[in-house]
Amino acid sequence: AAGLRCQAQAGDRDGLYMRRCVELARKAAGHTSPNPMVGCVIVRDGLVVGEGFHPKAGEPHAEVFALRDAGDLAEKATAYVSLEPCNHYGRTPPCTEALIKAKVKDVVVGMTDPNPIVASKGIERLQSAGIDVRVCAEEEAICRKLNEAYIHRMLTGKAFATLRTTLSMNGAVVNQIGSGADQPGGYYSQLLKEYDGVIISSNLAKTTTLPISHEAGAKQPLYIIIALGENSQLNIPFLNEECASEAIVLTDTPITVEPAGVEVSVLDRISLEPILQLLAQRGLCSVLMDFREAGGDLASLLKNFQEEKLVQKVVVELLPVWTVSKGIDLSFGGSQSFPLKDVEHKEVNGIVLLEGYV
Ligand code: AOF
Ligand code: ZN
Repeated sequence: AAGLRCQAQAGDRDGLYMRRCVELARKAAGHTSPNPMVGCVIVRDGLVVGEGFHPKAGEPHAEVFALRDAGDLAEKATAYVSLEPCNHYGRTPPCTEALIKAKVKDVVVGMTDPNPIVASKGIERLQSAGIDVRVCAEEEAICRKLNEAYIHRMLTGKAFATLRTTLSMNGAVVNQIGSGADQPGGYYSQLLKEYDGVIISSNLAKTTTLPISHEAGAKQPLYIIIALGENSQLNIPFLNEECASEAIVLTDTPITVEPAGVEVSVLDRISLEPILQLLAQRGLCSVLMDFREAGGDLASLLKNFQEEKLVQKVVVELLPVWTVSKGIDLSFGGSQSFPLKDVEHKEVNGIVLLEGYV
């Protein structure tokens, strides 16, 4: 058994353990799709006696690891789970039966499971076995945020799409990532760890190294390369033959792709909705759209995204650079404007200075 790991604090007990469940669940970030991230904590007499999380689809669920960890101490204990325990035979047997067999006294659930095969049936099964079940209302929001992509895919049949871009101080899209961003701990490296796939333009795939996460233990995302109007051949120079299966090219014209082994799909019409459906069918819950060039191949995917609600989230990196070099009009309110020419910019200790001549 796990023994003493953390002593309950007075008050807010459910919240404390539920936050620990979420922390445990996140250890498998980027590895669980199409399954959700789930964490479980078993508490008896105010002591944590077992902990577990779901590491990967096909492997046992969080409850199974936590119950194993707790051993006999699970009897009469309270099980905290960030998602309603499942009540079906999928790749693994139902967690409800495991909890009943272990004779837990009550179960605190972070949120109900949107999966239609589970949806509240897990809770009902536990109750019918005489186990007291409650939803931890105070931490439901963090449990939902943890699995925003899984929930979205379950409810819509599409991958959860996040648009990422970098803007200069003057609001222009730039093909640049801030220097700390793709180092370990940087936001970009972390996003690539968490997202199942990344959509990039063929321009990017042709000219630069494919984006990778530098986080410890990260599984790299599937590269979804959008190639519009390419002539016969597309070279992806930074992808070697061994990694070819980690990329798919979506194109509107039949092309050969180097290295061999990269999957190529010719679609009549390249638009975002069928792409997000296709990715969901392949088991991806989330995809990052790495938008680096205004007017490029990705821009054509975004034409109608707002009306169709295809993009759920936007992450914008603001870089301290200024990309207008010619003249600018400074406005001091009212209709007065102050035209400047020969504008130069420089960065001084993190501050962007513009100098121009009147
Ligand atoms: C839980 N605990 O840790 C997870 C759950 O194919 P399976 O057997 O892995 O079942 C997958 C489904 O089980 C998944 O879609 C979701 O509804 C639920 N995931 N449930 O009780 C867990 N990962
Ligand atoms: Zn389960």
